[in-house]
Amino acid sequence: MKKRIMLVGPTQSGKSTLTNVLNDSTRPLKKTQDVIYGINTIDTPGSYIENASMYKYLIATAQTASHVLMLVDQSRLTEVYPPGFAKTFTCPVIGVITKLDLASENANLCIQQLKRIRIIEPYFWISLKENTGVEALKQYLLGKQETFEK
Ligand SMILES: Nc1nc2c(ncn2[C@@H]2O[C@H](COP(=O)(O)OP(=O)(O)O)[C@@H](O)[C@H]2O)c(=O)[nH]1
Ligand SMILES: [Mg+2]
Repeated sequence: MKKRIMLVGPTQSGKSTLTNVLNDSTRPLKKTQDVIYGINTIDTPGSYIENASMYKYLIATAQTASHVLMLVDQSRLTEVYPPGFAKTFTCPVIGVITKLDLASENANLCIQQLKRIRIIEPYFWISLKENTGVEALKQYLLGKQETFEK
């Protein structure tokens, strides 16, 4: 079975927008209440990381994932991840800071948050508005293994 990249992050942090980029798709965005499987991706609802009682769904869904991307929104610093959460997953966990085009004063706080989650560097900084950093993330994921559909 082909493994997919799972995206985790609070509501509005840019999961679905990044999902479309990773799938080279322009499917319109819907607020997602359920896990959505794309060609290369698994998009998870924000509620799963916002409620400790839902973590089990993230952990179960990650069983079939190649990587877990944990998103931190630079424009809205909500601390939703429990400390050390990255250690819950057996596949590689990658830290992604989204909305690089907004609130640059929060950059250091985003790094501290990813460190508290115990995600190992390098972290990826992206703006899907200005289309920066996305290619580097794709290349990193591609370089790790044959994740993307040709
Ligand atoms: N300024 C800015 N807005 C973004 C960026 N990425 C996503 N957004 C916007 O943030 C909002 C939430 O994005 P969405 O992908 O639906 O978040 P999700 O709830 O995590 O799936 C949408 O209005 C997006 O257009 C970004 O890099 N910069
Ligand atoms: Mg979404």
